[in-house]
Parts: sequence; structure tokens; C-alpha cells
Amino acid sequence: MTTSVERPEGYLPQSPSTLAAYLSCVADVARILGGNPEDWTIREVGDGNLNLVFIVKGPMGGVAVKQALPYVRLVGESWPLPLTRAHYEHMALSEQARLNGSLVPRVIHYDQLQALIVMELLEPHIIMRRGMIAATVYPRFAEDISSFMANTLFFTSDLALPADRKKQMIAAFAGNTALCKITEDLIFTDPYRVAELNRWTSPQLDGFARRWREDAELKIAVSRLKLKFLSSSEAMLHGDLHTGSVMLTADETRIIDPEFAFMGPMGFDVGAVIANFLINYLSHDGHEESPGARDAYRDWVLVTVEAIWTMFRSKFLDLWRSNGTGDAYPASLFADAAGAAALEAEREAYMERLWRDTIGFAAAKMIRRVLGLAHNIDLEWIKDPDVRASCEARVLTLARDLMVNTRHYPEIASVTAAARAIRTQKLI
Ligand code: SR1
Ligand code: MG
Repeated sequence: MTTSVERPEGYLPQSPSTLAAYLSCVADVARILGGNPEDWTIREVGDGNLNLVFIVKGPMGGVAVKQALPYVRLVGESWPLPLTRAHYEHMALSEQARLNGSLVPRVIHYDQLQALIVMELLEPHIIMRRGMIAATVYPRFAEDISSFMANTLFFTSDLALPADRKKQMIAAFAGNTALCKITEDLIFTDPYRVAELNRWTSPQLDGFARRWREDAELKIAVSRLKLKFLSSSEAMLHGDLHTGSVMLTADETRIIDPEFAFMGPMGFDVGAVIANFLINYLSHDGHEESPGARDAYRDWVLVTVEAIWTMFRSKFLDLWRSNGTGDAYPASLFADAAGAAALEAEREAYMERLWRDTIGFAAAKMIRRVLGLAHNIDLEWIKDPDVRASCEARVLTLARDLMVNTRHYPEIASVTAAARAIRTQKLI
């Protein structure tokens, strides 16, 4: 980590007082907003860890503006971060839109120098994490996220692409190293060592944090996952696919914020979704109005996480059967009946490997949200530290077992059964 923040000449971080003048020069945006810049209202609403986000409204309509800062907003200027992440986000949004249509926000304007993207205003959509903390049911989500992951991961993989196109994609995303490094450190390394930015509910979880740092079996397991993250360029990932990267209503889903996009292992994205559902499931003991009041919601969370994996698996396999035109598994090798049967068996074996990766990555993402720098409000918003620590201890214990004893979890139902079981345990 260095301490110098580089600002390219001409780059200007926007504020509510400067943004109207900037947007008035962007014809497509001015047309959507209508009226004159004096009529526009502008609010900075960013609550993520990295960027500025503005909501701009005019007499005719509104837009959302996201601008990268040259440092990590959560930490400050002591942690510089390249503005180029906006370029990778823009590239990923374009590719995701091509493959998924309206499941991602429409980009209206992109300014590379200002590291700024103007997108359609998502209203009345809210951040999914906030909705889930308030026990809101989202009946479309499993359908939409499973399609998003199956389409994006399949069509950017060697199962669908010719080798030269796949290598071009690897090259196009290879420069997003600073964002990958955040993941490499904050997810796969820091929670397992003494690190300045780590934090946890203390003193309640001090013993857990120490045991996690001393657990050689766990550290080997997470390092295997890190090696996979570092070296396996399977498909274009969103790279940060948690419930804070989803905006939705009961009827519409939008996947936002792919600034961590790169060509990596598919299980990392699928695992992120599963991890955040499991964390949410285990957090409601700290939110419910009286014991058991949220039992029905907890059931919805687990039924939905089962549906997400099951639907993803089935959609991915269907895409492979109908669109397997990539250079992996050349069709000419499997044209006869024996070949076709062997290929179908191999598809099942591939999904088993992907499943094992998925729960390993899910576990890593659960542990980092309890022992690392960046936590989830599902747990952070539990006011009583003893209750919060009790929920967090369950997250840690479930995650450790998923990561170390992956073979005990051959399908999603065994994961949800373990989540139900761990909830009954008093661990601290
Ligand atoms: C310093 S950034 C911390 C986290 O915020 C993002 O949402 C990613 O999850 C990242 O790991
Ligand atoms: Mg984000």
C-alpha cells in the first residue's frame, strides 16, 4: 500500500455543486432530465466502500451517476486505487448487457478521463441487502440471478468461445489488477493473519479470530481457493456479486457495480450469491421482533438459495448442450453415440467440480465479512454485540466446515440443512 494518490490532469471529483454543469454538456443526459440545470436536484448517495454515487432528477426524469475516486472511500487517501476501474466496469456492463439485456442498468454516458458512468435511474428499486434485512421477499430473484450467472459465465467461457476470442477477453481484463488485489488480500489472506485493517466483534469473537489464524487446515483450504482465483481464467466474472450489488423490486432485477470484473473462476461469482444468502439467513436472530417471528422469511431465504443453485446448474447445462461451440470439448470428438454419452457424463462431472469451487468460495466470502475489513450490514446492524457475535460465530463455524469438509456437502440441500442446524447451536 503506497500513500500517493494519482489524479490524471483534468480529472475532477464531482460534488452536488459541480455535477449539474458537467451533465448539462452531455446531450443525452440533459434530454432525459429536461428543463434547465437550475431545475435539477442532485444528491450524493454512495454508501459503498469505493465510489461517489449521485442521484440526479430533473423535471422530465432522472439518472444515476457513479464516479470512481482515486482512493478507497472506506479507508481514505492512505489507500490509493486506480481510476481505471471505471473502464473495467464499463466494459463488463457492456458485455453483461449484450448477454442479459435489461438485467443490468442501461449506460447512458461514459467518460474515461472522469472515471464516470451515467446510468438509468433505478426507481423504485432498492439495494437487495437492505430489502433482505427488512425481510422482504423477492419472488423473481432466483430466476433472474440464475439466468444472469448462467448466461454470463457460460458465454464468456471456453465452452462457448473460440480460443482467440477468449484470450482477447483475458487480455482486455488483465489490467484490473488493483481490484483483484483487494480480493486477494481481503478475502483470501487477511482474515487468517494479523492485519491492521481486520476487525471483528470484540471481545466476544477474539477466540474465534485467534483460532482461525492458527488453523493450518483452514489456511491450506483458503490458499487453494486463492490459487484458483489467481490462476484460473474460466469466464468473465462480476467479481463482487453480493446482495449489495443488486437493485430490485418484486418484479425487476438489476445487477450493478461490476468494477471487480475480470476473467476468473466461475465458482467465485456463484459462491458470492450463496454466501450472502447464508449470512442473511443467520442474521435474522438479531433483527426479528420476537423469537421465531421471521421463521417464514428464513425459510424463503433457504428455499431461494436452493433454487438459485438448482436453476443455475440446469440453465448452464442447457446452454452447454445447445451452444457448446467453444474450443474446449470439440464437437467433432463427440459426434458418435459413445462420444455423446461420454460428453454428457463429463458435463455432470464439470458441474460437480464447479459446485465444490462454489461452496469453497462461498465459505471464504462468509469468513471475510466477520473477521476482515469490510463487513455486511446484515450483521453490522445488529445492535446488541452479544447477539451479533452469536450470529457471527455461526457464520464462521458453518463457513469453516464448508471450506474444510467440502466433500460432506455434495448438493445445495446439505448446505441449507447445515445452516438450519448451526442456527440451533449456541457457540458463544
Ligand atoms: C476496500 S473494498 C472492500 C470491499 O468492498 C467491495 O464491495 C468489495 O467487496 C471489497 O472487497
Ligand atoms: Mg460494489
